[in-house]
Amino acid sequence: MLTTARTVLVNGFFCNSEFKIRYTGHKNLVYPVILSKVFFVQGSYYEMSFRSGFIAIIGPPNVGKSTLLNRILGTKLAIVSPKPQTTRNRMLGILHGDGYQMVFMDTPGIHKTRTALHKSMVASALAAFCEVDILLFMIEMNRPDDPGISMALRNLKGTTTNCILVINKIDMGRKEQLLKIIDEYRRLYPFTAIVAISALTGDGVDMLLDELKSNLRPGPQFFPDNMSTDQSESALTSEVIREKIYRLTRKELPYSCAVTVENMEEIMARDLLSIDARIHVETESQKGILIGHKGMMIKTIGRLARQDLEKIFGVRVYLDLAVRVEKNWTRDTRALRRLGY
Ligand SMILES: Nc1nc2c(ncn2[C@@H]2O[C@H](COP(=O)(O)OP(=O)(O)OP(=O)(O)O)[C@@H](O)[C@H]2O)c(=O)[nH]1
Ligand SMILES: [Mg+2]
Repeated sequence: MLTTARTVLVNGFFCNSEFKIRYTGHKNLVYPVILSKVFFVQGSYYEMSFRSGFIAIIGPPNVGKSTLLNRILGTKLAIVSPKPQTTRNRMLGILHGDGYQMVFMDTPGIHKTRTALHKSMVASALAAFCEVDILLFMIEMNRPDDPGISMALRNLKGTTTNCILVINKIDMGRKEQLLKIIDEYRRLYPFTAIVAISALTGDGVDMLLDELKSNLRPGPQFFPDNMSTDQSESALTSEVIREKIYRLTRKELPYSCAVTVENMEEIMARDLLSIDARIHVETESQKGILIGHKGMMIKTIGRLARQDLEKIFGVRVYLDLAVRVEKNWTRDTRALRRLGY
């Protein structure tokens, strides 16, 4: 459920601001989740030596934004695929350090839009530009001229937020090429710093974290120690299923799929988490492909997703997947809202 409130209690601090908060119901847990930036904190007692900040990872599709989020948190939170436009919604990942807290925001790739779905994805990424304290502008070493970059740079020029350029996938390129890109980008925008990394191997990521630490300002601990994301269990579940669809299906099909979780129930007596999920596609023929010959495709998606979910939740999972046709949902704003976009 989404609602707004002026005052909420976040980890013992009263924060006064325009919040959007979401309640997640699994295991009777109810916690407020901040979706927009906290502007000031009233009556809080945080030590001035504590440092914190919101950091958005932005850039064109497929450059490795979600891979970096997972690498920084040391766990697989965001889904990753070799296909562009994998991430559709923003997601927070929280890094708890000694005397600091970094709240990372993974965002959808910035690209030329075609459908209502893509417009909503890009709008949510662009909105992050002025909602955070630091921007990580990520590009890929072998594609320094992706069309999404000029679009992102145009929007960057309209903000005053500190921005670090992150050149990713250095494991795939040559040093001379890297120096050329650094030189070119230095002239394009006054980046606070330029850091070259490989989110896949972890090369350079510690250096990036050091740079971020030195840019954090005194601030409160926004989230409790045991909280690593703002995503509900059902949102994480739909994403895991969607990742398997991206991995196993081809052409337009992954882009025409949305996943909703209809029911999630812990069956204590059997130490089992029972999940009913629905995959929405745009046409009958897509439904046929997704189910596959003798149901093989949907069974494989279900098996791989169940294995991941068991690791995430630490419990046996029973996953029931159904496929439903929701005609042209990617072009219909009301359907988008119903499906969580
Ligand atoms: N070789 C190499 N591959 C990487 C690196 N980082 C990410 N990748 C791969 O790049 C592909 C895209 O990674 P994602 O993390 O999904 O990219 P993204 O920017 O989040 O993509 P969207 O969500 O579509 O915007 C995946 O196949 C990753 O394994 C890297 O440092 N080196
Ligand atoms: Mg992503």
